[in-house]
Amino acid sequence: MTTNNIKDLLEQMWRDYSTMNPQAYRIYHSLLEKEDKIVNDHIALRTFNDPRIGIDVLKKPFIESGYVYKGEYHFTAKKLYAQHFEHLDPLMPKIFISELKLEEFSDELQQTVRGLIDQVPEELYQRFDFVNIGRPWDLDFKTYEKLLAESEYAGWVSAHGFRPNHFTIFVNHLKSIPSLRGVNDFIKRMGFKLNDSGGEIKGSKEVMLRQSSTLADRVAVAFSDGEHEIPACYYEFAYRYPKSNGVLYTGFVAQSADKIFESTNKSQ
Ligand code: OOG
Ligand code: NI
Repeated sequence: MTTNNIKDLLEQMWRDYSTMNPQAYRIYHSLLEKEDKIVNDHIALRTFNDPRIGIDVLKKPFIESGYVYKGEYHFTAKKLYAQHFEHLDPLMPKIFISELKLEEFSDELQQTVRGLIDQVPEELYQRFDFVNIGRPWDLDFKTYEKLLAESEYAGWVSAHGFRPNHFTIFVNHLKSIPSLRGVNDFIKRMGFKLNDSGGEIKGSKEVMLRQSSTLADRVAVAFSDGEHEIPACYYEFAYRYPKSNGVLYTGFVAQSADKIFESTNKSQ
């Protein structure tokens, strides 16, 4: 796909994500039977803080399309840093981009990751759709497992590359199930597991955001030495509360996000 249009890119991202993750496809379409439309609260992207592919590179297509920086978040234990971006049009999804702070990891991990990035031709990072390009490097399963052992996040990015790791249903806009607990029950009745780290529902009315998410779909990924089933992407559900001025809070909550990241962990 070669587009410079953000709506086309977001649609392409959804098509690729919902094709790769049957769980998201099934949840979306079951809800659509009862709703006229599903509003997407946000999309999350992951990367490494190498300047060639860091947040400043991944944010580009969004900034060019009218998105602006709105906030930053620190995750000390997971060694991550994140920023979020919003569009003037409130129906456009917010964009949450995190990056792994490579310098805080072993020399071996740093060298391995830089070696992966070295494989990527520079023209590729400059593409408008780089954020949805998938894995742009060769990777064998042993190397994946080594990265995973040091950081679940590093394992995920090395195996899946650049693609949304989740879309998020904006629960406030649902007419048939307007509560997060109701959505969670619906998801569980469909037979999907929720991420239970920190409880099924993260956040509160006080922090103006409550969130839950599925555990990532396990999908077959082609490594350079064969296919293996590993966690891919998850689906998130967000319910937002108004600020004192009556307008819905649009930011994220680091303490909750810290647990949401674990939705792609190998086991829970
Ligand atoms: C992002 C986790 C955080 C949220 O809504 O707080 C998040 C990730 O798993 O990459 O999405
Ligand atoms: Ni999220």
